[in-house]
Amino acid sequence: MIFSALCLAVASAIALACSHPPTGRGAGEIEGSPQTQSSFKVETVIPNLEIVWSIVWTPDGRMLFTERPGRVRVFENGKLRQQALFVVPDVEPRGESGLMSIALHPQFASNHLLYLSYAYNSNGQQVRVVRYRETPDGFVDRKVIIEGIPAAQFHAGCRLRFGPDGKLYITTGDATERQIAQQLNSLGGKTLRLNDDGTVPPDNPFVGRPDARPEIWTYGNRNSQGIDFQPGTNLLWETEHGPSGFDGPGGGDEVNILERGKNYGWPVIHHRQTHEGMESPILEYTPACAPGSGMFYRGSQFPKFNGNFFSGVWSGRALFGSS
Ligand SMILES: [Ca+2]
Repeated sequence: MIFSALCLAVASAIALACSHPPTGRGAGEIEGSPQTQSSFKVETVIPNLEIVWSIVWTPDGRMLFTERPGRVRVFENGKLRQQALFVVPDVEPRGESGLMSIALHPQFASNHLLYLSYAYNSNGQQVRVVRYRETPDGFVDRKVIIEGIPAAQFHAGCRLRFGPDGKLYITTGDATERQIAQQLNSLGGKTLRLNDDGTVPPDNPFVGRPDARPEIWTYGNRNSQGIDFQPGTNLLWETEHGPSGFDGPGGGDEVNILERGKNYGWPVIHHRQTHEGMESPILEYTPACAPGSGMFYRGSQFPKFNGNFFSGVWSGRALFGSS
């Protein structure tokens, strides 16, 4: 496998333009990758944003993105619309939570449904996923898809992605209570799989088990903020944060292929450890790079990156790619 540290392409520059650009990564600078003989020019597309968590593109060419305090913003025709498209009223904006992911329904062009995941307060911090319908008058028809997902200031997940099977996949964090990742009666430290209306698909792996939540697709996941389906294979690739020192030796960030019903080990195993009945990561990074996203390149601007898996990482604020 080739692994290369790339600098900020245009898309990541948006995510990273939230406050002060790190030294040496300013607009107009060129960053090179010795492994791929590639170089990239950094462009700030939108300045002065506040912790951008998630970006999607609509079929009519708009870019929608979330800001942690609860705003859904729109970038269209080369301009940021000053008014937020929508503001989540009851978001808990602290730490690694706030308004996190946005996902469009696979038939968004005709039904205008979109999904948001965000932290809220109800006897402590939790995460819920809600669905709205976008209309010219704003977001309407609010429907809670799932709520009561354990959360905390750290390790709150949460990435949303529709699969090629039309199901909604949701990553959750262990809410800094590491043992819950192995507990099948908890939604924390898991990947969940739901129908587009929030009901449980009957072919989920733990349906019918009285000791398990039927929404669970995989477990033993510490905190994932990146999932995407690989074009061609439909495999579900995932990035996951490794231990932070207080809950295990530092480093150990992971890339996994998530498969139905499997146990990805946390907190029993981490880094490159192995254990019968548990999956070890495909790729592991020590020291930590802190992968905050994960996606396959499907664009036309960089043909050599087609099929490569990219992750924006918090540590060093870079963009990693692997093929
Ligand atoms: Ca693991």
